[in-house]
Amino acid sequence: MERFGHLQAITVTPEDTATVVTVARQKFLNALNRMVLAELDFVLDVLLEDVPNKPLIITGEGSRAFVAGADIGEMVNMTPDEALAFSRFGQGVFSKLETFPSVTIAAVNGYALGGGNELAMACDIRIAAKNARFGQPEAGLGIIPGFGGTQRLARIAGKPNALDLILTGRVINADDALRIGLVHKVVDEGKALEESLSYSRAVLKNSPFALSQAKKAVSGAEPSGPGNGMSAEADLFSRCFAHHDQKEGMKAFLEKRRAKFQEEP
Ligand code: CO8
Repeated sequence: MERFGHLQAITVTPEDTATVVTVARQKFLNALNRMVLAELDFVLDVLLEDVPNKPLIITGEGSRAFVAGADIGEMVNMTPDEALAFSRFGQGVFSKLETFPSVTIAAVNGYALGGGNELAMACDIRIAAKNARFGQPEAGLGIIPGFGGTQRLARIAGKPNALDLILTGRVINADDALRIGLVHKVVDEGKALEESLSYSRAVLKNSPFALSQAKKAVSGAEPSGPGNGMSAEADLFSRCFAHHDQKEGMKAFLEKRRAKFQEEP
């Protein structure tokens, strides 16, 4: 697609049944930096104008990762104000994806951690390859999820599962993700995109208008809307950046060593 020719971290491939949007920073396991988010934002705006009724598939380049989270190298030296802005920007892009009028599918190949799981959760449907791995490991970096994860995970998998994953930071496999309702379907390794294209074919027989209305209706039926929770999440996320443990957690990751957190919270 010509309108997307200048993009550096995202590719857009029009297929018969869907538009495939791929996060393409394979060297960094497709970690989300500001450029990825800005390009995703731009792509969503263009698709909204050009092909709002066509299903959208989000995936990651290569087989190792869907998206391994927000870019830790970019976050390590953020001030609380910068973190607040980054969180709000990411939340805005993911909300745009969540409210996209057509059906959106995350084809999850490999790691979907932190911001990666948050990206997948902003889609309507999640199809996971057997090698997919899910988790919210932020607390091990001295922060909390900041792109809607505290809100969407609780809504999708229930508060107990959300707390379990966020408090332990543990990484679960595709079958466990299916068991807690985080994904809709598990397929063989290398087949997530193919299955997502076939899923889009199945919804194409339905009225696009009805689909867009159904999405609005279902999201309105959720007991706690995204409004206040999102704002609290962004504030709390930014506060982590005023604390020792965020610098220490992120530096430790980048220096490939174990973090030494403060004993008193
Ligand atoms: N950010 C930056 N670089 C990354 C990231 C990341 N999230 N994940 C992987 N990379 C890089 C590695 O540093 C490495 O680079 P290099 O080759 O230069 O050393 C390369 O990708 C390959 O990674 P590994 O060598 O670590 O590959 P492994 O197979 O050994 O491990 C893992 C794969 C388990 C996925 C491991 O890379 C890992 O633990 N990554 C970090 C996962 C993580 O903690 N994600 C959460 C990040 S925090 C977050 O997402 C918060 C979201 C809200 C943000 C709100 C805005 C402020």
